[in-house]
Amino acid sequence: METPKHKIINGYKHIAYQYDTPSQEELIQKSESFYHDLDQRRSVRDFSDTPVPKIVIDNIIKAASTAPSGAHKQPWTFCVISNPALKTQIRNAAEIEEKKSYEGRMSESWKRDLEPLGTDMNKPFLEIAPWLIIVFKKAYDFDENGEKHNNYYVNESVGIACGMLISAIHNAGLVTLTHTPSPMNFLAKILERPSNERAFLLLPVGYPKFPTYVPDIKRKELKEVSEFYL
Ligand code: IYR
Repeated sequence: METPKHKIINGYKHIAYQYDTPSQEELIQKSESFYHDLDQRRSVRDFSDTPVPKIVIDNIIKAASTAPSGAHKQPWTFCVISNPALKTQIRNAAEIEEKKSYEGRMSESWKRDLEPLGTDMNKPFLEIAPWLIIVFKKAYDFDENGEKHNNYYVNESVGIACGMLISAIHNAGLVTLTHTPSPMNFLAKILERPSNERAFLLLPVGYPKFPTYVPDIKRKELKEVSEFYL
């Protein structure tokens, strides 16, 4: 008997999932090559101002927006900035917050932890990178009647989407940095976001400056980050 193309659950149509079972060799080869590719990713702080076509950013965001989310609410907005005046405004506001952080809000041990990474309160990449993507999380949405409806697992959902965004940026051959100026509420103000949106993460996107130097850090081994219960 032919398998049905769809079935009804709770009155809603479910469609047959299109899936081709890979061979074991394929599983091993693909999981290994994906790991090796992701292991090449580095957070980069020095960007080139070389333009990146908008279609690439469109595709990266479409990839991120395939992320799973609580009750499939997709509680995110990706704000994309290339406008130089807005970038300058964002850089100036971010540097004001960062100065306060580095000069008082961050503990001495926190600043010591950042020393190997070479970060400081200056954020030139906010003007130099051709694109800034600012991810906003939506704690709630409004329905057609203007009524509020809370979203679910918002931080988890938006965090997953950001991970997928970072992977998509790397996969395209570009670099980014997970930048979290704190507090971030100046971003919603500058971009005039609606009241249900809170800034979650800021990612400059572009080519790295040449040459670019990144800290000589090592990633934890599998055995340090996992426990197997066999
Ligand atoms: N937001 C600051 C400080 C900072 C904090 C952490 I934790 C980092 O991993 C890196 C930086 C800044 O962007 O400089």
